[in-house]
Amino acid sequence: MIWSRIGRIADLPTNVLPITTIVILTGAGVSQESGLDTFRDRGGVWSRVNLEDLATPQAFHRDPAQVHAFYNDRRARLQQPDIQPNPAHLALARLQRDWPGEVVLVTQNVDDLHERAGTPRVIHMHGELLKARCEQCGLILPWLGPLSVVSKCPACRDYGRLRPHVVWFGEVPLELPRIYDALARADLFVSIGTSGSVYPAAGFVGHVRSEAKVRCVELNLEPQSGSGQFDESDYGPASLILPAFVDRLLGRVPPG
Ligand code: BV8
Repeated sequence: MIWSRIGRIADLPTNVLPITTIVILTGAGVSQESGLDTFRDRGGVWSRVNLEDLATPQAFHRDPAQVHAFYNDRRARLQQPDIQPNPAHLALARLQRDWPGEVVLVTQNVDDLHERAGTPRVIHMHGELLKARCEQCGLILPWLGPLSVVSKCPACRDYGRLRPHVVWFGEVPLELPRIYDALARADLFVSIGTSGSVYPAAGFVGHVRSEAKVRCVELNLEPQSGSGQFDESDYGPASLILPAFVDRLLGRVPPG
């Protein structure tokens, strides 16, 4: 019976509660060791370019070619052979596979590294870099090559209406009802590799904290401005601390 196996998180420094549903939120820090830039760290994407010029609907309508070039570069980079899932992605895939209860993985990332690591169900609340969306007919389709102002939608056959299938600032994130439904069921909320700068994702921990039974854990390279909202934190590179965290959750830490 699931409940008997789930029981308690062994060896975590926490007054453990019976855990059945785990909700995980990942950010750019999970993909950093795979070679993808984060956004707000030193040298991050938004320190080199202005998000207002590249990651808003206004920017796209003002200068679509510039926005296409920005996302074309990132789309091409993601598909280079040196960009591979790292042990953090693999650990989350293992958790979703081996955890006897429910694991809901929500990511702010637009890369496909969780999927490539074997995670079967990923909620991309900020969209996906390897997909395009037609502003004319709404079609969402895989798109691996460059997009341009003359790209043609295969469905409505309109030119120049295809955009990256990502959520820009000022746009409503995807799958919010599904995410908040999972947060309402959560017994454990784990935030991994995110600065907690972007809403509504940054508000998830505050949202679940009102539910006394939910344990909130932060895994990051270093403390963040919102770290005080978590019941426990673990700091270090995600590729190191996440596999160990998953081992503890799965009770695989050898006795003694
Ligand atoms: C919304 C896709 C309404 C595109 C992204 C004015 C006008 C309109 C809205 C707003 C406004 N002012 C504020 C807002 C809200 C706004 C917002 O929050 N702005 C911020 C800047 C204040 N939010 C929105 O606009 C959102 N929409 O509000 O709609 C609404 C909402 C709800 C319901 C109805 C209506 C839409 C936001 C989505 C924007 N799109 N991405 C693209 O990728 O180009 S967000 C962007 O930030 C990235 O996707 C990124 O993933 C995301 C979050 O950042 P992080 O993942 O945390 O990355 P960051 O670099 O910040 O941090 C990296 C972390 O990793 C650090 O903590 C670091 O320590 C750690 N780390 C690094 N290395 C490692 C590591 N950890 C472990 N191991 C390592 N090795």
